[in-house]
Amino acid sequence: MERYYQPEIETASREQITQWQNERLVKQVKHVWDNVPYYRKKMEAAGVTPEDIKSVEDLHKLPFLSKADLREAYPYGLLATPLKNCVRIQSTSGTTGKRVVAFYTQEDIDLWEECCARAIVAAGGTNEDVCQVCYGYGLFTGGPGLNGGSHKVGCMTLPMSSGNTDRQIQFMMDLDATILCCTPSYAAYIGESLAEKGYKPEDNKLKAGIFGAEPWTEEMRQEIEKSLGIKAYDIYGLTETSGPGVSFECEEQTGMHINEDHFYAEIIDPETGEVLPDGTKGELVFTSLDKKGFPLLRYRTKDICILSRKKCSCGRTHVKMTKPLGRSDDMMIIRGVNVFPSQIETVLLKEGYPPNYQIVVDRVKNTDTFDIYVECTPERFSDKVSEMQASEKELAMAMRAMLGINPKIHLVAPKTIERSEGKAVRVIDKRKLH
Ligand code: DLL
Repeated sequence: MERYYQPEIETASREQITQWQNERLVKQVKHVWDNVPYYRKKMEAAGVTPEDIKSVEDLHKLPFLSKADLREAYPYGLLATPLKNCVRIQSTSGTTGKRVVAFYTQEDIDLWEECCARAIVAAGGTNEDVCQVCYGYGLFTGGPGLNGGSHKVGCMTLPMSSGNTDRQIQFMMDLDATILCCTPSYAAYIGESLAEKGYKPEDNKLKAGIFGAEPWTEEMRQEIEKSLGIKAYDIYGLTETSGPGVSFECEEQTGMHINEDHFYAEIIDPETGEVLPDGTKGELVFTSLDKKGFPLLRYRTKDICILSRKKCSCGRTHVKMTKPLGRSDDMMIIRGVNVFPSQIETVLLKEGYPPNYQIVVDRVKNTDTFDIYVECTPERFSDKVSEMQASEKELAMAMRAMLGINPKIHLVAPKTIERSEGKAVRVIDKRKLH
């Protein structure tokens, strides 16, 4: 069965793809040079001008962009088109309160939604399907991206957003949802909740799920496929490059095809920045070839993975990436939300606690648990349980305001968190996700 949204693009010859990439890159570099003084300065410092970039072969001459650049340039420093041409922002959580904001023109949104539509069609979606989107809606890109993709395919879209599992299940069963889009941990949780309510996998009409935004294992895939009676497809993306749909799995389920006509991928050595050959593990770097509002050249994702150009049985010709195999920074993804230890430290210091803490993350019944052990100052430490509980609650609320999710806070007596002689072990992640 042929399942392509844009067959002429998704199965294009390598020569054709390279030609698109070269033409678009040359235009994009000129667009950025002309409109983004921040990046132009970086290019000047590296001694490169747009004339030096004639094809993707020259890409390595361009300087990298990192999350630190995005923070420095916040909010408008990397905007490449007058604000009046933009119709949307999306955002991700960031350290110390500064968020990454990405701007979209209408054309950028159309291209992004097309990428998501490719993923939905690859998972078997057509205009006969009922697509239940339970990624978060709002600033997070998951809900809006898959919602837009689902519209483009012509599915009947259920814009559920995340949470309220009883209602999710009621709509899923009453409206005969056939495609489920959410984080893999939420999919597993829905599977469990269905079983608890006495439903068997064959009682629902679901046939496929499109799951991403956080790491998940093959074992988890099998568990979800079994509990929901579906085929589970991976989808990858990040706010900075538009959102979900940068790459997606086809029926072969052996890696995700990168939408190479829009995103040029490189793998680099995270230490030296040197470009590594296909098949080598390293940090993924993306160049957006045709985004106009917020085009990032050589953006370091910090995601570690491997690219493969092996022929795929689905007929798509675009390069495949493995699931992210880890990160080259300390970002954790807890219940689908990106969390940096430095954010936690910022809150502790602001709330008057010492920076002695330990984060423990685990997965119990397919849901992430998130505990933070924090040392009290002697002045704050109290024998009264009610006083300690009130402080824990207050700190949990401050954390929630910064992180967007609720940790369980455990205040412990002064000097009880083990001191390290080298790098402090701040995070104990027991989830075994890679
Ligand atoms: O998570 C976009 C998204 C929404 C992707 C819905 C897929 C589905 P951010 O919040 O900016 O954007 O987080 C991006 O999440 O750099 C990866 O580390 C991680 N990530 C995204 N997809 C996957 C995946 C969205 N399929 C960061 N597997 C990225 C593992 C993923 N990690």
